[in-house]
Amino acid sequence: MIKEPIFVTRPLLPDIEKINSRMREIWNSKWITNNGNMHRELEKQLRSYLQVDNLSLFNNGTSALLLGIKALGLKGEVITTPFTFPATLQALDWNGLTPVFCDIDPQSLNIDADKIESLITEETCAILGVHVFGNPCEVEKIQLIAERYNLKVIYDGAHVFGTKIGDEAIGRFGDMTMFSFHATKLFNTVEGGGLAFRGDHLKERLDLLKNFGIAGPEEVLLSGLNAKMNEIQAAVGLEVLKIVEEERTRRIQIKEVYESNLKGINGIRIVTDLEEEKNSLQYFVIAINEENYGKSRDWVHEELKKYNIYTRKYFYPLCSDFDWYKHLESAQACKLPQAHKAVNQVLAMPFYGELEPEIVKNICQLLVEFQNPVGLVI
Ligand code: T4K
Repeated sequence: MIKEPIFVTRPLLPDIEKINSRMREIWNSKWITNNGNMHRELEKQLRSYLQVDNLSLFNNGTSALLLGIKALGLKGEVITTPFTFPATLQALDWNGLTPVFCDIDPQSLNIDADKIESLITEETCAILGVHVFGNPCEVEKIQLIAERYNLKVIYDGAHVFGTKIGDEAIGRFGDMTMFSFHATKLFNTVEGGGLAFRGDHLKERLDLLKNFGIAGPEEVLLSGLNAKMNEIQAAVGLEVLKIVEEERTRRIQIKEVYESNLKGINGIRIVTDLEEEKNSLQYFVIAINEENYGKSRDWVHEELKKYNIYTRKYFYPLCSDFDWYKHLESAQACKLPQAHKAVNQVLAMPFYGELEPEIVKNICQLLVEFQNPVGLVI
């Protein structure tokens, strides 16, 4: 029996002494938020790590996306995916924009670029794609559609810290890309987010939007929010960034253990199967086809709990099934067959650097034995 509960992830935590020393520096400076030194330093380092021209930091990924969309001044409809975390859609809601749900590609689980064009109307102002679990969207196709119809392209890149498409950093595609630095992400600032964007002109607007629209002691230029990253978050980020590459190396090894032990199990597909150097290594996700595997995803999810293993059914329920979207024509289940299939098959497995390879082997063995029960003892 696995003694301690095994969660889907654990936060990447630097040596506490490193954090203590950063905290002393912040305490001595008495500057704890509002564009402090650590914030400026982290923004600079992340701009370089993510290989983007412009980057703005936020208190979380959701506010980065929400205010990024606000900065674009959009009105009307936005074509997006139902298979995502609620935050993607909520960023549209808070901007008064109407989502138009587009079905997903069954392999990548991202918005199906071939189905976007038929959803465009006079009201469409943007396409909001999500690079789900680190698999990149079809950025070239999406860009061509956007140019043809004069639409903005926004990416929710909460899962793609450090991903590349070919040799190009993922944050360089579209008009903007949001990154989440939540505790559960490969790179974290406890809570936090970043927005990479095209065009220097947006920088000033974003700086205003995340600081109540305040331009100076006696000047408020627009209606914003408080969405600033503070010095403590930034300090954690500066230390976590130093250990991200080591974490990636450990995760590559864990990914390999999963891959070699899951190979050949009929009915299990690895969703996050990109080569290591293109992969954000943030999640290890499988899809269980009940017909071929013999057991449903929900059955596996529940059964693993008996062995102290806590997987997650991301992103169940589908966003198109939220009560407040049910009236939308594009939210009807018959229009989103692939999304409805995926949401019942996908399972995020435990995946983090400290996870012991032996435990991963045990989890895989369970998946083998669930299919062919022979008296399980772990
Ligand atoms: N867009 C997409 C596509 C996203 O996936 C997300 C966030 C966003 C936008 C929004 O970005 P942020 O505003 O969050 O920056 C988690 C995260 O809270 C959320 O950030 C993330 N996506 C989502 C996929 O996962 P939950 O509800 O699963 O979190 P929770 O608390 O159940 O944590 C999962 C496991 O992690 C726990 O079982 C144990 C472990 N854990 C968690 C925390 C918080 C720890 O060991 N320590 C911890 O401190 O949402």
